[in-house]
Amino acid sequence: MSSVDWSILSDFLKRNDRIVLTTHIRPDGDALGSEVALAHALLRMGKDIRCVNTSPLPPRYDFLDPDRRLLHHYQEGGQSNFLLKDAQALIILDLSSWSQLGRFGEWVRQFKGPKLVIDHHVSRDPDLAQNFLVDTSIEATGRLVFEAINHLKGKINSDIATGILTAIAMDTGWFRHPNTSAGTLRIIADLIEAGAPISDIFKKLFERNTLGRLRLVGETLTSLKTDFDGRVAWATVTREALEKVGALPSDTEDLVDYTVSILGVELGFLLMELPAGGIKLSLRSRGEIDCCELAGKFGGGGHRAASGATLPEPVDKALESVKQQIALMLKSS
Ligand SMILES: [Mn+2]
Repeated sequence: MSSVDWSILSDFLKRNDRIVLTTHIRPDGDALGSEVALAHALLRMGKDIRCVNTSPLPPRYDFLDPDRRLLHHYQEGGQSNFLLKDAQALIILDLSSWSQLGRFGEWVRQFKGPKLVIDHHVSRDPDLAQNFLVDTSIEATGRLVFEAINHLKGKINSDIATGILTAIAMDTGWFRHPNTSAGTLRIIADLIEAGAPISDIFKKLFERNTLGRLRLVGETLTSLKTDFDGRVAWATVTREALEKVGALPSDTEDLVDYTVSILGVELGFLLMELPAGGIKLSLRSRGEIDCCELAGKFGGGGHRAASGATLPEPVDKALESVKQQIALMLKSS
């Protein structure tokens, strides 16, 4: 159980009916699974729910919204304007900082209604919302959504169970990371009983690679390098490499995990050139280095073992900056 006081959410829902749900830029399984699950649960409670995200739905997660009726991509002047027009309140999932909202942050800043965050990240911008239902010891926002729906006495149907299972599975690396506990697996058992097709979800997530994605894995592995006596490894994904193999930017999800799969590596990172310029830095720690602290040096954040940031400079400069910070952190540890 988390330390979250869910009566705050009950009160929030008593006062508001037309609610916008959103999640972070470049959304992952926890972001989308949590959003879809909470949307289904609140719709069943008679709420008017609109899910509007900065990023479009990555093809990998299309099974979470098979009819494409739930999730909307935020575009100024587009259909999302209509959805947002008479919104009363906003629920933000799986993020607590402005930088993670992307362009949708512009709408959130001018929105005058009540805002509530459900999240498990460490970094927090206090002016993002009035209410933070956050527990950083919890493995996935999806688990918080599970607790929330139970508190609201909502029934977990198969759509909701599928969303929450996807959320927890992806934030625990399919139940392999140290944040996987007996409690995690008890909830998964409940979700399977509620109709989440676990084997089918695995196939949807991991056995629908495009040729482009697999060739991108090849390119990424070719770019792997180590330093600091083999304690640090990194890989780079350039726009050129993406184009060459015909992969999508969302195909880079999880690629950073290869860096920490090398024997002896304590810290791994991936540098990815963003389509609009700049670099997305993804960090993973298997040792003493606190990734969240390291990401914080570049204005990012996340968790101790996994975090990220965005850097404005070209890839070679970004690499130098990151290595410099790592050298400082290794020296002081
Ligand atoms: Mn998460």
